[in-house]
Amino acid sequence: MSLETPSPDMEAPLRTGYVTLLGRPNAGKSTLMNSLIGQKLSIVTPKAQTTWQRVTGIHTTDRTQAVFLDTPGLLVAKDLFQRSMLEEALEAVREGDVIVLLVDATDPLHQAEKNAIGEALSLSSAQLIVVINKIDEATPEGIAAISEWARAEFDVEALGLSALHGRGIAELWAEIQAALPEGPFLYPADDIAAAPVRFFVGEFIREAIFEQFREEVPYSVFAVIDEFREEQDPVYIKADLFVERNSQKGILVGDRGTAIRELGRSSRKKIEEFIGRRVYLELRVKLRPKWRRRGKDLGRFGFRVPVGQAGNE
Ligand SMILES: Nc1nc2c(ncn2[C@@H]2O[C@H](COP(=O)(O)OP(=O)(O)O)[C@@H](O)[C@H]2O)c(=O)[nH]1
Ligand SMILES: [Mg+2]
Repeated sequence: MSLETPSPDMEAPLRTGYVTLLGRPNAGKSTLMNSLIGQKLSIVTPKAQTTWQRVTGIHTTDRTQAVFLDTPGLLVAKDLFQRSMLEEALEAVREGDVIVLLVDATDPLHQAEKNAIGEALSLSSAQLIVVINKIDEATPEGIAAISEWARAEFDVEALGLSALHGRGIAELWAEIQAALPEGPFLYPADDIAAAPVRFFVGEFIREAIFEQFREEVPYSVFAVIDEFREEQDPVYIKADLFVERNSQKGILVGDRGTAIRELGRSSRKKIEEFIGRRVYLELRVKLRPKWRRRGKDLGRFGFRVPVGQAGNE
């Protein structure tokens, strides 16, 4: 009888875990997640605070599965709605096996933001990767300043990249792979998302709203998918758009319904691209006064409401 020696070409262990994307609103977290996954899952707009809830995207390569948590940005929360977004981001920090902190190289961090980052990271003992994003538009001085900060504050070498142009993504993926703990995959290898399709449908409608309307309107509308009938062709989708004020209802509907028809067209295109099928989309605008400030409404819409504030106005 001979002793079994492990064969040298034995497969590497599986690595699996949660990768939390953290950073201020507009740093490029959603763009980065889409770029890593290779599909548009998380909505992206030039406006700050478009990611309201966690978006989970899954990327699986040969031996590694990363479950990305794209979070709302770290911000100084001024109201219940913003506190809910902050809570969502902090919860993801607690859950992450790896934290990818994105810093926008074109827009220096203020001291208050550095403090907020420090506080958030104190919740976690996960491995930290610091990414300097938007190097395509940054100055060498801007990049150097962040590198020095990352070295001094966290003792890490920051990685420069452009989420938008896909530069540095492979290097980041290599770092993430090395940092993930060993363990079996959590999802089937061909899954890219953990949320139901209707969540993404709501998100694409919100993205279309951000693109079409100005000022505060996009921040006051939440899309809830009321019906989703896949067995029909085209797929039948009915969505309710909840607004805070009557004036916003008027803006969304527009003169003789022109605005809402345009919104229907652009939303439908995004949804069809995502699900790869023809869609019939029906939009209804509904008034829900102050939903952003009411814990009950936020909870019903699936937001993470800070503890003890569910019934607050
Ligand atoms: N120039 C440049 N713009 C970027 C890059 N990554 C993201 N952006 C832009 O920054 C804005 C905010 O991006 P988004 O992903 O929504 O940021 P998030 O709020 O952190 O999720 C969008 O207009 C993106 O196109 C990048 O690498 N370079
Ligand atoms: Mg985002």
